[in-house]
Formats: sequence, structure tokens, C-alpha cells
Amino acid sequence: MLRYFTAGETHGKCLTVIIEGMPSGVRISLDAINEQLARRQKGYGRGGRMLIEKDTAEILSGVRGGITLGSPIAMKIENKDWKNWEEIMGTEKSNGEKSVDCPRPGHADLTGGMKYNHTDLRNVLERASARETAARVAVGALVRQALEPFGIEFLSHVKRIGEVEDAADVNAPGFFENVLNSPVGFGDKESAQKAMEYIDKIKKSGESCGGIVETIVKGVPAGLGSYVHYDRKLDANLAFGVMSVQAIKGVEIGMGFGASEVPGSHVHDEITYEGEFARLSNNAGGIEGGMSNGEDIVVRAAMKPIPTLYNPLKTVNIKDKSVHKATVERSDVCAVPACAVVVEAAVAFEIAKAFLDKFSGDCMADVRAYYEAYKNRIKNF
Ligand code: EPS
Repeated sequence: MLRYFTAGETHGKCLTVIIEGMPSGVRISLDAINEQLARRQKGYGRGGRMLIEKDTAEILSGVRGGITLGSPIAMKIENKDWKNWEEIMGTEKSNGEKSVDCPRPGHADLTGGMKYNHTDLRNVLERASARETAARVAVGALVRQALEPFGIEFLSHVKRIGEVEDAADVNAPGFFENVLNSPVGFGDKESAQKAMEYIDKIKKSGESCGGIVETIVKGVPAGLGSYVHYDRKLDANLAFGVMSVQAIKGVEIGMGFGASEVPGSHVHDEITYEGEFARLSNNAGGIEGGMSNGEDIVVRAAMKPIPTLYNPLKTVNIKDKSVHKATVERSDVCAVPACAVVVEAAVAFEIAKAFLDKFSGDCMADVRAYYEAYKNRIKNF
């Protein structure tokens, strides 16, 4: 079973991940991982931290000569900002400076402090921070390399930033090229301009903003996940993976909440057969009965505005219980384009996990043999 751990504080020395369950024989490109890490750092509305960092992963184990060994893979991403925090965040010694007493509404600060009995809320925010998503992007970028030989690809884009929606059609030619070149991850240039003006306005008023991101997975064979037991359902596992990303408040598959508003004939995708089974539409977002059905998998996620507001909300000081303004930590005004990359990575992990569960093998040769046999069998179904 594919699984991973992450460790690391936002101003600690580094982020670390261990991935267990990758078969041997997967060709790994470190450049491809670093490309995804660089994508995560971009986007209009990001804060000062991204000017300090230049995230790159180092593979420490489990890979030899660019090929996985089947053993656990460890990776490290250094925090360049660490040199400014060594005295405060040192694991041996800390001078206790920059302590946080005034929890930010919407952040993990208050409840995390109560739960772990921290009198300095920095101990919470250091780990709850979305800095951890760099580690998750590295994981997604690594595990998807096991799927690439099978033609599975992941695409993502931003659908909305605050009140501005992308007017472009996702199926229009060149859409994803435009997205890659857009500072807000939109396909339509005019909408992108409006989104940037909106972010400027939000920034000026000391606010932050959220948005909606979408990931599309192409080339997934029918039959990943299962209807037989709740914890094997692919949509349930995708929702878990995506919902666990910092600041995500909603997840939809395909038509999602929209499916509740119209009659069944406007929702369910009619089945055809021309040499193979297909659907005439894809309102199900590629998943029926907890299983991939061979169509594109479409996952959308809603990100709330980041809780750090430069014009802070009211809160209570945990030491003397006096009314205060929330702590202002350096932050992003808008991290929605980055969130699209993180959600894509979370989806990539869940799809890789389901794929390697279905075509389980210790080495890629076994995975490939099982995949081919299965594809041949269902072709004649
Ligand atoms: C982030 C790094 C953090 C934040 C942000 C995401 O760095 P710093 O705290 O040093 O500015 O910029 O995280 C949050 C806004 C948050 O609330 O968690 C990153 O690497 O993406």
C-alpha cells in the first residue's frame, strides 16, 4: 500500500517526506519534481516568503541511478528562511522570541494550542502552515512518475478567485498552455486581468481571498477503487486527500453539488459502445459507484481566504484574556494558483495509491503485466 509521511515546521530547517510502497523500476526525474515545486511557488498575490525560497527536493534514499529500488524513498526540501529563525526555532535551543499570543480566527492557532497545551501559539502555526504543502507537492510529483508510463496525466487550473470567474472553456484548444502562463492559473486573459485587479483591491483593504481550483486526470482505466467497501471508494479517498489540504473547505467530483438541482436525466451519463464502453457526457466526473469509469476524473476544491489578515480580526489574548487584534504573520493575500498545484498533487497521490492497489506489484514489470492482462480482459467484456 502506497503511503507517506511529512515532517517539518515552516521556519524549521527543512521539510522531510518518506514515501513507502513505490514499486521498484520506476524512472524518477528530479527535474520533474522541482518543476512542480517551482509551480507551487508562483501566482499573483503571494507573500514575501516566496521571494526567499527556491524550493528544490533532494532525494536521500530509495532511488539509485534515477530508478526506484522498492525501498522507502526519503526526500528533503530545505527552508532557506531557516537562517533567519535558527535562534528561535532551533531543536536544541530556542530563545523563545516571536511568540504568538493572539490566535488568528480561521487558523489552527487557538484550538491547536488548547489541544497540545502550547502556551506559545507559534508551536501550532509552525506546523499548521501551508508551507507543508511543498512536501506534499514533492510526493505527488514523485508518485505520478509511476503512472506516466501508463499514459495517466494530471492537469489543473483555477476556476475562480474571489468574485472573479475564469470565462475560458476548459476544452478550448490551448487552454492548459494559457493556464501555465497565467499569473492566476486562468485560461482567459481578460478574466485573469480582472482577477489580478481584484487581488490588488483585496490587498489594499488588508484582506485575503480564496477561490476554486480544478484537477482533471486523463487516462485512468475503469475500475480503480471499489463499490464493495466504503474505505475503498475512489471518490471518498480523493475527497479525503483533497480536504486534508490546508484551507480547503469543499470538494466536488464532476457535477458535484450541481447534481442536486436537476432531474436524473440531466445528471447521469448515457452509456455507448463503439468497440469499447464510453459515456456520452461526464457529469459523474469519471467516478461511478466509487470506481473510475474510464472517463476523465474531475475534482474541484474550494479554498477559503487565508486567515492572516493585514487588517486583523478581533480575538482574545490567551495569556490575559484581553480583547486584541489577531497576530499578523507575513502571509499571502491570495494562494489559489498555488493551491491548484497542491490539489493536483493530492489527487495524484490518491490515484497512484488506487492504481498500485489494483495493479499491485513489487516491481514495475509486475505492475505492467497485471495492467496489460486487465486491459485485455475488459476489452473483451
Ligand atoms: C507558505 C509559507 C508560509 C506562508 C504561507 C505558505 O511562510 P511564512 O509563514 O514564512 O510567510 O507564506 O502559509 C500561510 C499563509 C498559512 O497561513 O499557513 C508556503 O511555502 O506556501
